[in-house]
Amino acid sequence: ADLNTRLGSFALPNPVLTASGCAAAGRELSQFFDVADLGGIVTKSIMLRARSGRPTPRMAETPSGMLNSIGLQGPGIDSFLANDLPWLRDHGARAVVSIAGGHTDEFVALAKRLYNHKLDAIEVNISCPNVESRGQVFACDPIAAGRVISAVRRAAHPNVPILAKLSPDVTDIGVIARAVADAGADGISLINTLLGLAIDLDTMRPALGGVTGGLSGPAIRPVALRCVWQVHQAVPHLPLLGMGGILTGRDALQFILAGASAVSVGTAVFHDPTAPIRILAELNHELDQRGFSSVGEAVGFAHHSA
Ligand code: RRO
Repeated sequence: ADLNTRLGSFALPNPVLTASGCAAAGRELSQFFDVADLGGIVTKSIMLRARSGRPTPRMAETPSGMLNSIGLQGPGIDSFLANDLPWLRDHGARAVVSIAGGHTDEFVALAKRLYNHKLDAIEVNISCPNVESRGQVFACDPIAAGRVISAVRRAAHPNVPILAKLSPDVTDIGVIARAVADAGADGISLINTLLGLAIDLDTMRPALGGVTGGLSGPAIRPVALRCVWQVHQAVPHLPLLGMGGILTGRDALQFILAGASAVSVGTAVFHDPTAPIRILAELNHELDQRGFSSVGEAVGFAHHSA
């Protein structure tokens, strides 16, 4: 099938990207495959300053998924612009830069820092479950979410599409989607991790230093799929980047049929770093088998009356 797809003005040669947080800025994955072969690399959310993150341990495996409480560990925007973004460009990868802040002003400052750099899209992470100030509050309140997105839209380069990253931990994700659409988002990424908890039975205390964490992996896939469905219904004109426990091409196709124009692979790479490449090949096969000649034909197909 023709695998070309779009997220607003961002044209991708295929619809499989890495998800934010699973491989800093892509270097780790380049020993397993050519980062230019994917639709894009979504970088770990970057903040204005370097951060050491939350207390360890910060990852816990559960039988149904992975919990993390990383807490936005990262080098900060200066180091990112000096080292990571040039590396992605040099390797021919399409770069989706995820940004995070505790206040609208921080998001705006980050968008301004990115203004003169070549990148393919900005993902505005308003849904991190693991920061003291609860960055997630932005994604739970349509007014706060709209304020951040409209401020970033005004500050960012007009040719760079901005994607709002939404949280599943909300009462009505359609309401949040409409708020960020009205605020000028060019697309929506969903979902971020679902807030969870694990107890270590040896210590009989929370398994994570940060107590709660974000759940990812197959456990959240039906939740993610439901969110993609609802957001496509709420804002059918906006392109969606879907993610949540995608392990196979068949999983990816479900997200596309529910309304995603592209998908991201996150937790799967911890078990198999080549997963995104395999999933891309499998997805192509699944599309062909069903007679789809392009990705575009399949996007949102599940909403059509039979
Ligand atoms: O760094 C993190 O702890 C983190 C972030 Br920013 C996010 O958006 N989602 C997540 O599960 N962890």
